[in-house]
Amino acid sequence: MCLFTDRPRNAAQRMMELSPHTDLTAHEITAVAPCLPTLRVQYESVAAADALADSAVLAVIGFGGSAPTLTDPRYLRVGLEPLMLPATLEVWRGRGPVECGVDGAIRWTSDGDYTFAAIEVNEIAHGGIAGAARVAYEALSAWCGAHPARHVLRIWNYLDAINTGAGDEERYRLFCAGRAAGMNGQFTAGYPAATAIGLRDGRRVLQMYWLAARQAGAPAENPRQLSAWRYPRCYGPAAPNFARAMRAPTHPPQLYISGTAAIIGHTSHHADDSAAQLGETLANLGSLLARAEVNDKARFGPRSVWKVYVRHAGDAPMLHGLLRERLGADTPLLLLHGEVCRAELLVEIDGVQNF
Ligand code: 3EB
Repeated sequence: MCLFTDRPRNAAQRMMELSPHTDLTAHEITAVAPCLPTLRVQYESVAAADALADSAVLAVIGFGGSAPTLTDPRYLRVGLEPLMLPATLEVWRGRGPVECGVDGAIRWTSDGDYTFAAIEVNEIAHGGIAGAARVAYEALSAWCGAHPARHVLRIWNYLDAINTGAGDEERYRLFCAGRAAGMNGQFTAGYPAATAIGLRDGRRVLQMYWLAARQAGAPAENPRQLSAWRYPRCYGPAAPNFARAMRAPTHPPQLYISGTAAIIGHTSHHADDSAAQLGETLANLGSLLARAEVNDKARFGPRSVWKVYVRHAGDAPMLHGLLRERLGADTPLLLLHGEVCRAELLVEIDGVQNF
C-alpha cells in the first residue's frame, strides 16, 4: 500500500507547477504559436538501405536482432524484438536535406527544424545504471545548450533488466535518480515526453535517443494520471521526470505521447491481467487525446503510429487482437517485446498522433 506522501520539490519542479506549459487546456494548447512542418513518423516494411536513400529521412530505427547494423548516422538499432508483425522500420522524415554530426558520445542528424540524436553509455564505466543515466543526461543537457534545434520534445530510454533489484535498488529507480541528477535544472519550462523500457539483452549499456526541435513544444498532462514528476516517495527516491505528452510546435498539430500504462493517479491497476491493463491503458490514451484535442475526429487511425511494449511474448496475439478490435485495421501498430518499468505492469503504449 502506497500512501500519498508529498516529496520535497526542487526549484525547477516548483517552477513547473506554475508553468503555463503544464496542465494546458485544449484551448491553451491550440494557442501555442505553431511554426514547424510536422515530422512524418511512419512504420515501413522496406530495406533500411532503401529508406535511407531518401534525402528527407532524418532517422530510421530498426528493432531486434534481425535488424541490420549500419553505419549511416541516421540509422539506429534498438534491441527490442518485434512481435506479431513483419519486421518493420520506424522512419522519420523532415524537410531535408540532413546534416550529421558527432559531439563527444552523442551523434545527431538534423534538417534545421528537427534533430534526431542518440547516445549509448556503458554502465560498467560509470559505476552502474545511475551513473550511466547521470552521464547520459548531463551530455544531453550540455548538447542542448550548443545546438540550434535544441528543444527536446521526446526521449526514449532503453536499459537492460529494468526491474532487477529490490526496493530503491531496482534498476529503474536507480535510472530515475541518475536522470534527475543529470537533468540538473535543464528542463525548467517542462519535461519532455518520454519512454523508459527494459531490454533483455544482457548488455549493460543505456541507450537513449531523442527528438529535438528548433522551437519549443508544450508539455501536456493527463487528468486521469498524477504527473509522473509528482509521484510519491514510495516509487523511489527520485520521481520519473517526464511529461505525459508533448505538443510539437507544428502546423498542423502533432502530439508525441509518452509511454502509457495501466496507472490511475499513481497506482498500477489490474495486476496479472494484461487484457484489463490494455483497456486501462487505452482509457488513459483516450483521456490524454481528449485533453490535448484540437480536432475531435483525430483519435488513433491512420494519422497516428503506436508502439506497444509487451512484457510476456505469449500475450502478444491476444493483445494484438484486442487492439485491432478497439482501434481498427488502419491504425499503425508495432508490438515489441519489452519490460515495463513497474514489475506488475504487463503492457505499455507510446505513440504519435497527428491532428
Ligand atoms: C508510468 O506512467 C509508466 O521513466 O521515462 C512511462 C513513460 C513510464 C516514461 C520514464 C516511465 C517513463 O509511470 C512508466
